[in-house]
Amino acid sequence: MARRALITGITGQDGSYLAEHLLDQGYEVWGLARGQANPRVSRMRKLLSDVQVVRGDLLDQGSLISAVERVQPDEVYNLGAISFVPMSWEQAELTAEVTGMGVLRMLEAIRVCSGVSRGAAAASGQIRFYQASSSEMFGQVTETPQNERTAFHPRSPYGVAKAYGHFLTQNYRESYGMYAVSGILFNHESPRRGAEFVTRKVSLGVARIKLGQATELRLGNLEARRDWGYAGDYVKAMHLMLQTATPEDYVIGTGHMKSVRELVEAAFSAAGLDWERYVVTDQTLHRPAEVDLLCADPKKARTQLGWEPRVAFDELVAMMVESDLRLLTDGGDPDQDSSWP
Ligand code: NAP
Ligand code: F7E
Repeated sequence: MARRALITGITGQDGSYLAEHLLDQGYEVWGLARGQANPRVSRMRKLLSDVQVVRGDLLDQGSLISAVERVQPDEVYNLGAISFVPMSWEQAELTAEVTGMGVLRMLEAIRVCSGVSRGAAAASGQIRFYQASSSEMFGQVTETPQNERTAFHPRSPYGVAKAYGHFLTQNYRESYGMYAVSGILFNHESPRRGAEFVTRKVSLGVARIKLGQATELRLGNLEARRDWGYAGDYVKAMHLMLQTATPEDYVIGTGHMKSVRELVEAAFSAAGLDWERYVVTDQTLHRPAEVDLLCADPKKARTQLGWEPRVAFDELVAMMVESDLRLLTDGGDPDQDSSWP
């Protein structure tokens, strides 16, 4: 019988790539989707017609228990979150509820449905749980590069909520013997990235300028540095983490850092444009507390999971710019939820 996976956050960037990867691996894939008329669910259904949908919301404990009871998954991937860092200052409580408490609700749903109690030994055949932890937990970094033992100093309500989910996942593993792991993923991008994140904002901005639809691109802090990889590579690591004999946490990233300025240079040059003629910096786009730099040490994932990123930074940027040029040339509207390259 096919193994069954339940993915929260199925309408997001990672949900789509993970679903495709698991379908390729022969899984029966279920996606948890919220809302009664969510346009992102229709978009997802078009792209991923083999994914079955179960309704539920990370804010609603009962809905998660019902979803787990109905799907009877072998693996649960908790990717659902409010994931845009600036929004976490504007809606801090909601971020805590969805991105933080949502992890508790999902773990409880699994615990209750599997009849697991305190001090129980890890049972074979139990539901395996993956939590989407984030490099934002490192925040103001205490060392570079960051590994699985690096201390956390989150700099946003989002980072704080992710740290709660991270420690809770560890705690359920230790308290209940559950197979629960966190992947500490560094920034990963793709043509399906939300338009609010800097890489996609830049690739769309370049495409609009190239096609004469815009004359400038407004950005915030150009000096921030990130370790950017390709989402299609990173979802493979999520799956590998749930296949090991013992549940452990892993850092996933490329080990290379670039600044936003370097990202901008690469993206404009991919379209044959000089970025300095178009980019305008805007103080209002700076964050109340910035994460200045993040760079992964992915050695554990390489040696224990055999995982390696395949797509390099320049290739990723070119892929995103080309995709947005195609999307806009074909009359697609990236602000409409129906378009998804
Ligand atoms: P994304 O594109 O923003 O997707 C977020 C998903 O969460 C959407 O499917 C959204 O569904 C869902 N969601 C929001 N509120 C929900 C709720 N109340 N109940 C259930 N689902 C809800 O994020 P992503 O880039 O794919 O990232 C996936 C996960 O990895 C997130 O947890 C993110 O925080 C984490 N992460 C991402 C990165 C990265 O660089 N991409 C790095 C580290 C960690 P709707 O369509 O209904 O809004
Ligand atoms: O910002 C700077 C900004 O919003 C990256 C999420 O997936 O990765 C993501 O979080 C950097 C920051 O991603 C603009 O100040 C400059 O330093 O693309 P971002 P993020 O905040 O790093 C982590 C790992 C996650 O877990 C999150 O869910 O770019 N920046 N100018 C800008 N950023 C944005 N968005 N827009 C600008 O105009």
